[in-house]
Amino acid sequence: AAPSTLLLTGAAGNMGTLLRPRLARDGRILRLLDTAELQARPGEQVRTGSVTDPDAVAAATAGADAVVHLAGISGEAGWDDILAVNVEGTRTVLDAAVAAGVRTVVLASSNHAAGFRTRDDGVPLPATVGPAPDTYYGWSKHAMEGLGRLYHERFGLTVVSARIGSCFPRPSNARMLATWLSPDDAARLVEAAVAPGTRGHHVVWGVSANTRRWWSPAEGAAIGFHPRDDAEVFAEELLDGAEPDPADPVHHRVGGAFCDAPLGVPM
Ligand code: 15L
Repeated sequence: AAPSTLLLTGAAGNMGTLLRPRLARDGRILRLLDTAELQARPGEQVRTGSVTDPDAVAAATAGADAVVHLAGISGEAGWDDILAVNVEGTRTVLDAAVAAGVRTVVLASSNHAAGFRTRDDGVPLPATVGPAPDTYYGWSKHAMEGLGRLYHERFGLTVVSARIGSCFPRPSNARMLATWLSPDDAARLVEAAVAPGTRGHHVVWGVSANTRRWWSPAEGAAIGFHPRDDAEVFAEELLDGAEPDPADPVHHRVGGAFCDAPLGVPM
């Protein structure tokens, strides 16, 4: 059956805020975990705590059918923080998922796990392309994917790591015309990942059906993720007549400007 209790970690963050109303369903409980306090809406349960606190995570995970792990530092930061929140936090969530008998864990990975991959590595670029992190942050996202694979192999957990592009209400620059993941498509991705028919271990790109997309839709389609939105509707206002040059490093590399951001310096 479709999961009736879905735990969202990092529910107060950017993606949690966008996904919350879109994942609400009759017969489903959305359990929200965050360090920030949240107000429960109908069909929701709120738990206040950090993914760095194993007891809080275990309590929040008990009775959940699926976990959508969004909690984490979402850009470059100092090494110790990245390690504690993104890496150890993910291990804590995966341990709790196994202990609670959860079927599926969706991990919010990022394009920055493969940020130094370029158009020369393939167009469309497979989601299975090897890691090439562009920051400590991107490295932590690849480490998360690796943990997901480990817990899948060891414990049979279904794990979907989504290498998310740019998930915002609207694209806000020329790069995002290719990398945008619309909030509605983000919800479609989560629904596909937690659907009963999705089992095993998957790494997929989290990106909309953008005209300028160059990251492969195939791995997502294999789990039933069929994005519908296209950032191209925003092209005119974002480009203002100036077509981007695909050879420009910002458009040539998966990770765009992250590839040039100083390591360990919070964004
Ligand atoms: C990410 O991983 C960040 O969390 C997000 O804020 C955006 O910067 C995004 O990547 C992107 O590449 O646009």
